[in-house]
Amino acid sequence: MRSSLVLLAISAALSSASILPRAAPAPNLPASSFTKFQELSQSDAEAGKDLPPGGFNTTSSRFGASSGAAQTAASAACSAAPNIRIEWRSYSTSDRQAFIGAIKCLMGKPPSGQFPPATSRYEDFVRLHQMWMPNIHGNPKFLIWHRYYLWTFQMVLRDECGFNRALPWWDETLDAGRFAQSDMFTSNDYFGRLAGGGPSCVTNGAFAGLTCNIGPGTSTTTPHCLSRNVDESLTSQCNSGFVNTCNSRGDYASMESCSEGGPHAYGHNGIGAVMSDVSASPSDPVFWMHHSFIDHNFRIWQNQDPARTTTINGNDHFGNPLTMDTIVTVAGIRPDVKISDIMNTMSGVMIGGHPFCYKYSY
Ligand SMILES: [Cu+2]
Repeated sequence: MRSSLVLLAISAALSSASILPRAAPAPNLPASSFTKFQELSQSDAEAGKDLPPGGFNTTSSRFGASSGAAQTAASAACSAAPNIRIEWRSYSTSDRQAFIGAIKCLMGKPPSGQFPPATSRYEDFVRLHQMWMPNIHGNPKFLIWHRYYLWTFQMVLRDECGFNRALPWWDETLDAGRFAQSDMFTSNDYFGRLAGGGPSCVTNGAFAGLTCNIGPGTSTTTPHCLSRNVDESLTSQCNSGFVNTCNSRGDYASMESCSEGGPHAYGHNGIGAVMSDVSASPSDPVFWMHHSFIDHNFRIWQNQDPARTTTINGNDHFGNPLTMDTIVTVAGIRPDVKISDIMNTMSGVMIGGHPFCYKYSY
């Protein structure tokens, strides 16, 4: 009798340990443990210092004639009822809580086993990003891959955690230089506080006490707390002037270079600590909010000219030209797609049973 009571107590302790927050906090790693994203200043961007001599390869690839009709029909169907990503300020309390709750749901689900040593379904995504880091950063595949990665995350929230609502997006230009004052961070219901003066573990909000088992860098054996280390002089670079500088560039690869090294890098480095860890930054759930901003800016650039949804240029990590037939993969979490399927967020192409079909509230 007594021993079975002890067993009950042990199993209760074990099951509660798998629910956030964890009983024993993981260590707070020093700033030196985390890498930084390579930054491109706005003045250097304006001077074109990031551009290769002679510019990027401009041999843009268009749709083949055969895919045109099907593409048009799917896109027309999508236009009738697109999924609209809503800016955080207009995102209802109910939507906010559902979104945060769905992320916590993924963190509480077992890993698929396809991304060892991820310890949860959420960490499958972190490990995928970590494994493929060199291929998907520092080259023009960055924007298109992260577009698909974010959409895949949304689909998994939907199919595995019942999140059937629109995603939020974060207009960082409205919070540039004062990220920490956003209610995303000040409210105890959402992402938890954004503190500075050195990395500190997030101890409030929905992710208080979260342990990150993937990262920093390429490590998979260094459990550490979810930490942040804000530098508002860096977040100030997520301003509309810088976004416009990038979006004034006329070809995809040039715009991409500016966006990646500009507002994208400064947002990561400005939030700091886990978010500045190039390989494993998706460990911080605010990663998805930041990347919604980057994808938004990409979409706004595309809206300036319809040809920007049917052409691409630049080379991938291996030096091969990107074409509309280049494969974009999330390692089986969702089917592989071609760039032509997702270059237009309103393509309506069916992927894994759902149309690729969304736009931004503005
Ligand atoms: Cu990334």
